[in-house]
Amino acid sequence: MTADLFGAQDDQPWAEHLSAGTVWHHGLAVKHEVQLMTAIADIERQAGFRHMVTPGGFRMSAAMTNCGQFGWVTDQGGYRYAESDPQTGKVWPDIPECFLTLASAAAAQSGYPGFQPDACLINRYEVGSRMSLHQDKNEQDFSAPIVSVSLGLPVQFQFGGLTRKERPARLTLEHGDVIVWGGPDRLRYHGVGALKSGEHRLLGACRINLTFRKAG
Ligand code: MD3
Ligand code: FE
Repeated sequence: MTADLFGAQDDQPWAEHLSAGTVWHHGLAVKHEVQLMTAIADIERQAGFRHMVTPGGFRMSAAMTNCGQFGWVTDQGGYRYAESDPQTGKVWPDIPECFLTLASAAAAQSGYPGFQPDACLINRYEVGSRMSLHQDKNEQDFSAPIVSVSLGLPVQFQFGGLTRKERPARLTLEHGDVIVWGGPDRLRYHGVGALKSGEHRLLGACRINLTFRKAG
């Protein structure tokens, strides 16, 4: 079958520009999947996943934890970055070396050399979990890009504009995809559709997203 010959191409990472400041690296993280999952398990032992509550009183459907100097948190008091885990009072775990290497390499390959994230938010989606359209604007410095790494089940991602009313483009993020957003795209609205049921060979019925930022 020729499909298999052509299918083999799909196993190699490839990159495409989504717009001026955004590069989608398909499958870039696949070769690091075991190392990344091992590091996530290690972080989880120190700072467990939890469902945070929005300032409006809603429980977020994605479970979250953080590593790095700053961790993104939300509660009735608002959205912010905190240097310690409100659940334990301890500082967040360090960003693992394999995370930093991947994030800075992806940023450099996308035209953002010297990216040194100080925050990594880890989102875990179960079937039905979603994230509604929003901007990431709790960071001090919008000149740094954001790097996102997707692991596990695929999901429909909404890539919006700079205003909420602009209709988002929809794309499917798959296991190992890395997207780098910066410059003119840094403040785009974005969201994640509800996770559909499925079984990923490594993660089971779940999706994990790592988001690297320069928060401080
Ligand atoms: C586009 N997480 O945690 S990161 C988040 O899959 C978040 O968990 C999503 O949005 C997830 O805030 C996707 C993708 C992302 C992050 C920042 C962006 C997309 C972006 C900034 C500008 C434009
Ligand atoms: Fe976001």
